[in-house]
Amino acid sequence: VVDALVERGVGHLFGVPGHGAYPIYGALNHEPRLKPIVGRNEQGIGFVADGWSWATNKVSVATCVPQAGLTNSATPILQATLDGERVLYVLEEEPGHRDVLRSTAKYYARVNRPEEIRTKLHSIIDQLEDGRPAGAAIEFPTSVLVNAAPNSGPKPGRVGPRMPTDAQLEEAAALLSKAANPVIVAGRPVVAGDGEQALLELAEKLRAPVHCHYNAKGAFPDNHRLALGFTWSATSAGEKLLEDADVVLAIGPREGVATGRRSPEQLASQLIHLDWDDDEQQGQPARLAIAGHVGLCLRRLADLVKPRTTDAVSDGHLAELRDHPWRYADTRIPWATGFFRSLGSELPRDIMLFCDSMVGIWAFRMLEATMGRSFRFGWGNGSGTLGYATPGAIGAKMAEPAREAVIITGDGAMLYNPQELATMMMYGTKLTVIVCNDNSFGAVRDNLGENFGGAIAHGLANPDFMALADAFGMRAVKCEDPNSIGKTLLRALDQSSSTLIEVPLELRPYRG
Ligand SMILES: Cc1ncc(C[n+]2csc(CCOP(=O)(O)OP(=O)(O)O)c2C)c(N)n1
Repeated sequence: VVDALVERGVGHLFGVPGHGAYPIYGALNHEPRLKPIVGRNEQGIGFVADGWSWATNKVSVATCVPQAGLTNSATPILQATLDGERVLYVLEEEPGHRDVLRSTAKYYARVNRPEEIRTKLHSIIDQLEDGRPAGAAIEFPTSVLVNAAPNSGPKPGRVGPRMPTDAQLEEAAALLSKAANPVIVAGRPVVAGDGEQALLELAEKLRAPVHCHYNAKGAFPDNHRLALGFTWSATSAGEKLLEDADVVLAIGPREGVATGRRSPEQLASQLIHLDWDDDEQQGQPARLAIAGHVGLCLRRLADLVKPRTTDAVSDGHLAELRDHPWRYADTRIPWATGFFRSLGSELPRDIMLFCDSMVGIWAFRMLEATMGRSFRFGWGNGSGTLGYATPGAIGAKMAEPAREAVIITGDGAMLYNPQELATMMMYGTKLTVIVCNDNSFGAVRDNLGENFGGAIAHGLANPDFMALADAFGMRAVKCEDPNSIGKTLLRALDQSSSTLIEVPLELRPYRG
């Protein structure tokens, strides 16, 4: 198993060791090229693996002990599947796992004999690299893990990425070239498929505005004149543009802003949908559905389309749409706009900003990202889990040590995976953590309060965050004035060690 992983260039094995995983960890004694990265809880280390994959676009490999180790890993596997990260679990087989994996992992393989080890491991990694990025698992019966494997099987031939037919790509390019007012909706596959440059060229040739959604903030630079910014919601200010568009090219999930409130008839005449495969396209209307390697398809489309000579939407209107979240914030959270302005003014361009809680929702709408792998928000996508930001940032920082990793989180989400601050310490990973503290599950308070008859079950008794930081060897800073967060952040970025900044800040859900 270890030989096959090293053969694929895998350099880290994320996990918590124990029974069932001992044979794999034992083999690491003889293979210094595969290093164990040990976490403190399977959910935490699974998110570390996810963050590493997010930062590198490569397959992360994790392991866990059977049963409780796997159920603790279920959320990271689901998160990887729904958010489109490449995370592969290698683990000892146990019959009860099958149901957990069926509902969380997209790819699954069981190795029955030693002669299948190499072949099946290569195949599942091929699927993750060439197909839809997702959570995956490969199981080995104990006998396969502990007995000699004199022959672990041949290396399979690489099938290569799936591509649509030339005719489909030409039809899509012709529709886009002829469109009077096309709009592009860019999802995560643009980034996971290394398609950002092709998307930029495509949008510029078509002079088509671009919305980013689902984990794709920055896939199209927020400061570009054609940018519509980031949104999840079909009811946002940009929805009218999508309703009026004669062609919408949607890349990634066929939901949210990609389909909005448009009727099936309109989608059937308007939508060109591009995704890794047609698994998410069943039974939904589209004028044209294209399945294949998203980055390669975008490259072909960018080359094939004919440049348009006029703008469908004026620069002024696009700038107004980009500014909408700020105008909305002025009415919804006027006390907090200074915080976001101050934060935005000091964020380095190549920041890795890991968000959680309501602060993440606002940061995604309001702050500017100019590159694809710079903003990450676990709660805002896929499984909707809290507690991704801290471990996710650890993994990303391990992968990209030269870039700064900053976490912004609510107090509630901060305590979902604080144990991984020990992983941060152990591997000398520098983080800057900003905890926006309102001593409350704020989203619960406001959603129950605004929509369900009253705020209940939201108040929290928090630890002393300064003492918590101290316990994990971090600098502890209180930033009493949210409007000065930028300066406080700059001082933290100047340090070589990790800092936790606590700032009093209460937010409200974004409903604009
Ligand atoms: C795993 C998981 N459990 C529960 C929730 C429900 N939930 C959504 S937001 C929230 C409160 C988060 O509080 P905090 O992190 O302090 O952020 P705030 O809402 O105050 O911005 C809860 C409990 C969730 N999204 N994920």
